[in-house]
Amino acid sequence: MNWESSLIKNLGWSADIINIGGKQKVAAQIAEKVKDGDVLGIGSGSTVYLALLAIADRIKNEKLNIKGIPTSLEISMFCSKLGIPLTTLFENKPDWLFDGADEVDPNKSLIKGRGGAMFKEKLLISCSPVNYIIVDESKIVDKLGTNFPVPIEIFPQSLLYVEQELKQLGATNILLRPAKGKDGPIISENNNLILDCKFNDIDSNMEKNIKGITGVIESGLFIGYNVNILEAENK
Ligand code: ABF
Repeated sequence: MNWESSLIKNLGWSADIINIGGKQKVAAQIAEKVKDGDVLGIGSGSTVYLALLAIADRIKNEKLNIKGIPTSLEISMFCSKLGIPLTTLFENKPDWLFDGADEVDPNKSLIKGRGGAMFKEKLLISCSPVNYIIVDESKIVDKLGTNFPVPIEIFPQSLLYVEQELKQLGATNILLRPAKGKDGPIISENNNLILDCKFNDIDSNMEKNIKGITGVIESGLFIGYNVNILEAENK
């Protein structure tokens, strides 16, 4: 399988955008961890796509019987295209999970949610006993919030109230995430809005404090989760 051309063909991404060289190695390590009978939690992002290509090869060559629980519609469609069978949290619980992240700090706390799927990503990570987070060097930061805002999914009519409460928590900039290629806000898979919020200081209570605001469905802050970080070399 030519990974690069498959990704470019399926997703329209180019090799330099997604650092294929570095991530491919880690994606192969993820695929090697798959055992017959596993139920996999499947996150989102470019390294996850690369890992899925390698897993699909193993399923085909070794007749592995595995099932995936995807975190987004986009990933579900990609799995179907690759012949990776899917299941749901109604029937199964993941044995382990792999996903990407936008930032990782020295305590292995994360910012996720650039793709807007953080609610399902957090649900799956909470259900999964073992979690691998794949990042390249550019995602490693000393302090969360250095390069990325915190994405927050909210119930649409709570917009004004949630904005006011987020300012109380120290949000210095709050952007309603725009839809791609058309006017208006982006609508999540759960029919909600997404706010991208800049905080100068993100302490260990911030995730719980944000979640405590009525109207907040979930945030992209993952503080203190049980995760193993796999770092891809930059190439
Ligand atoms: C998902 O994919 C998101 O939570 C995160 O925003 C993004 C990372 O993508 P990539 O691996 O392409 O940088 O994990």
